[in-house]
Amino acid sequence: MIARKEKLTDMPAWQALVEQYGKTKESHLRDLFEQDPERSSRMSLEAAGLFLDYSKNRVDDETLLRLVALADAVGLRQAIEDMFSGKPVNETEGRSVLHVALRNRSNTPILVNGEDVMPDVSAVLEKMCGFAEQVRSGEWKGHRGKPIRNVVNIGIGGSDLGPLMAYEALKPYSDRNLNVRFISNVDATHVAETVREMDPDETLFVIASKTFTTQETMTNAATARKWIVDAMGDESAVARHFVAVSTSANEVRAFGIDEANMFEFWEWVGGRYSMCSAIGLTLVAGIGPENFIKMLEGFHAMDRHFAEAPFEANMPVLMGLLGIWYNNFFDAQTHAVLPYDQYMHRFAAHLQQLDMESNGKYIDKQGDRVSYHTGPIIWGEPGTNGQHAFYQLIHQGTKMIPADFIGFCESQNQLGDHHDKLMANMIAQTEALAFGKPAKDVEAEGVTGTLIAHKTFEGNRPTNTIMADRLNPFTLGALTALYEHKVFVQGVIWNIFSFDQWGVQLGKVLASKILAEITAEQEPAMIHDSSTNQLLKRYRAKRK
Ligand code: G6Q
Repeated sequence: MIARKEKLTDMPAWQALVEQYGKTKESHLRDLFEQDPERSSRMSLEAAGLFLDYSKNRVDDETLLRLVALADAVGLRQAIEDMFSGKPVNETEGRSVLHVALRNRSNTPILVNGEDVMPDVSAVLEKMCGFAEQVRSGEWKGHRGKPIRNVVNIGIGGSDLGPLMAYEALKPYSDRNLNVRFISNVDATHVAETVREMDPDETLFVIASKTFTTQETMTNAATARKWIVDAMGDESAVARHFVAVSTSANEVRAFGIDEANMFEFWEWVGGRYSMCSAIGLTLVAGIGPENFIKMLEGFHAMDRHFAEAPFEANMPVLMGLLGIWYNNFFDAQTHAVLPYDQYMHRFAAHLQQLDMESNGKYIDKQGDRVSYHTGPIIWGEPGTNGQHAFYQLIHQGTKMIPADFIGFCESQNQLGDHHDKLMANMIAQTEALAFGKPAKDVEAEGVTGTLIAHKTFEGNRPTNTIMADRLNPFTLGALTALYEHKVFVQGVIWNIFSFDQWGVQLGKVLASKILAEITAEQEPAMIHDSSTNQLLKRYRAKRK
């Protein structure tokens, strides 16, 4: 890494934005649109099957120029090249960051420590597809000869959220005869309720864990293992009812899973960026190899766009820069992601991890505390449900909430006029947020007195709208990659390491310490603060 010489906020490109903010912060979208009839077509862009309209953002041409100049000034082009070419950009863990290799459909060599990783990537993908076919066709039999009807992924965080999100999003493409489920929480309820109606003879568990040591996953895996062995009365049943996805062959062997049934991935794949690796095994089983590969193609198309398009016409770059504009200049604390598609109901949850685990950092690459805000709080729910819940605050609250609206032109379920109503709501919301409703329009409706103020909408709430023709594997891949790269862009600008997660590691250590104290025979020495000691004591006294 070339150490950044200047502090971000001292850079001339940053200062130019400070000045621009001062000049334009009061501009209203109403005026910006009125002054420029071409605004929406100029501020729109198509890439990898996605259409982005970013015209309802509080920017003018000069702001966009200055934002792009910031991307140039921080060396974004070089940073992209470094990541794509396998440089160890995850410096605190000494690792390359190569999720783009997992979906490198052009198969060009990608080197890590001088070695091309593509042959291994292709071999694992082939093995995954072959295995998925065996399960889907009924060729893979359980210990007592029954074909598999339930595929249950056991994993957490990056080993759960991506495949879960994608499986839900692509349900119309899945084999409905296969019951695909995901267990993540260490709460016994999750495993108990998931297997409740299942026949062990027809159930296959995919234990997905990069390290194969994560407490939640290993606890759930042990419970599932016991469930299978108790039902079959035979330890050797594990071989037909468990497969593993991991980077750690030793740990997998220790669990009793045959290495032949292990699907490998590599240190250079970060958990939250791993859904295109073997971590996607459950997903391939659910949607089939052909659809999984189409999804990889969608990822790849967005990867190429990101690597090649000039910044002023680069979707992840523009979305990243707009996020910086609101986060660092307008002091927006959060960013909402609002898909108008029920199948996308876990999309915000996946992005929450992707973004907040990547850019929720206050130490910069030089080890100093940053003096500016980094990653936003990401949240969201599918439309239209959110409209009847939290949109009130987006329209009339005191906080600015930039939002991404995501919609599809074709429905997966052509029923009556549902889809037109769904899309009408989405489009109407972005219009209302941008343009509001001035007091004079309220008065014209005959409203009087203080009610006028209550019924007035300031507008000027910024949104992006992303539209695609249809939610399919390709578009989902492109969409997910769009957000991955947006997060990357922002991390580069904030000068933080986006690919480590020391906060997650901390949680892993803390819980095991307290667990030992909870389960100790003798009352442990109460060495914590008074609150923690009190909670520990109370739980010890009352636990069954
Ligand atoms: C993701 C994080 C984290 C991780 C889980 C599960 O980027 O590192 O969410 O995916 O902690 O880890 P294992 O896959 O090792 O079980």
